[in-house]
Amino acid sequence: MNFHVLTLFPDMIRRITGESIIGRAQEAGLISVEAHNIRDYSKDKHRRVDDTPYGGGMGMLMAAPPIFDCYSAVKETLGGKTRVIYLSPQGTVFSQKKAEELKQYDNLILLCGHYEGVDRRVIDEIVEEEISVGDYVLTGGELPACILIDAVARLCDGVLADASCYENESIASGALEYPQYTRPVEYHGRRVPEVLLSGNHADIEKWRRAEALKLTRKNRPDLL
Ligand code: 58G
Repeated sequence: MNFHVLTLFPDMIRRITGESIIGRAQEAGLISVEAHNIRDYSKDKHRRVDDTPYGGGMGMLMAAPPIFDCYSAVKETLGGKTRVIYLSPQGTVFSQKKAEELKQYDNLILLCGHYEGVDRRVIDEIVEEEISVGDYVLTGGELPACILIDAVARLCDGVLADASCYENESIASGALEYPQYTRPVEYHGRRVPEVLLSGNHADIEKWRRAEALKLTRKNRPDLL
């Protein structure tokens, strides 16, 4: 899977996705993340990429031409199945199911807006899907793009140690994860539940299912 991010802040994308598991997956050649600076495609002598909105209103918009030219330059280099996504609070809400669906593509092109957003014409022309990571407004699409990259990349072959890491994964299976514990067996007066020390795998299964259900009822009754 190759991720291509169109952004005014490429270092933000590189810094975040260069760390931890996703960073290692890139070094191993399992995935790639390329951040493309939209400003490099400005034809303005001051390298401007924003302008005032027609019809008035506050703030600035990202103009269409540099975004389209950046997209065209990237698109030209790509082979295989490609999907173009705009990260915006007006998109359909991202989910584990959507991450599974996006896994099938060879390339994802992720457009990150800034300021008050992007000239609608460039969205109409190049964007196939508008995705939101939740019902809140951010200063830019870069963090949402990194969230999407993380969620999709960890589903790609070899990125996690083994497939069982996400086989019995909560959210996907319609409930939250059961509580987990590691050493020490007693911490600040709290003991690890006795059943987990018992070695009785049937009892442990039963306990975990019950605890997962309890937690889901409390925090996310909408999932049940
Ligand atoms: C209104 C305000 C429309 C994604 C800002 C468009 C992006 C939240 C999310 C924007 C984002 C999310 C400009 C800044 C998109 C543009 C960007 N905010 N919830 N902000 O996924």
